[in-house]
Amino acid sequence: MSELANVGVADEGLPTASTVGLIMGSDSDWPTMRAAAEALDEFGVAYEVHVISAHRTPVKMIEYGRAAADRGIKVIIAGAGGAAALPGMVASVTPLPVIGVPVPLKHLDGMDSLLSIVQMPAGVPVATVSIGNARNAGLLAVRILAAADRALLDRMATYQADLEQLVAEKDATLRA
Ligand code: RP5
Repeated sequence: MSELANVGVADEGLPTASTVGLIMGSDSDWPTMRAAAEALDEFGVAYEVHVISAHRTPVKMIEYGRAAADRGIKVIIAGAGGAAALPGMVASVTPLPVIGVPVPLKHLDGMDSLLSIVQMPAGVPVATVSIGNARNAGLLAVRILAAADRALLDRMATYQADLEQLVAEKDATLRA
């Protein structure tokens, strides 16, 4: 079985209980993208996972992007590598916030993916995280949702306090 066991063909048009759409250009992106799913799991945010390719399944990509908001999705995380058109193209057909994850491939160390995703024209924003940093994409999606969800905001504040505590402990260990 593929590592991406719960991958599905996008059910465009069908309502969803998920608030985050986690999509990627290939199942080969999953080893990178699963960190976004893990972050969403940590905060109890429901998400759906789909492989949708800007170049291999362009019609499905457009259909998914157009239907996402009406289906109940609030934030889209899109990961892709190489000529990474998926985040920007999805952003062009949805009013939802889109977070792009540049997936590093064998060649060019992910610089191709980064530049493909980050260089969007004015008017069509994609919030691009650093190369391979799908965890930050998940955390950013949580923060976007938390702006209108006090309980989620409190969980994010607790997470940040834990981070601070962790650094303090490491600092103390260094000087022990
Ligand atoms: C991109 O092409 C995908 O996002 C993936 O990063 C890359 C390679 O895809 P595979 O050939 O491994 O399916 O569109």
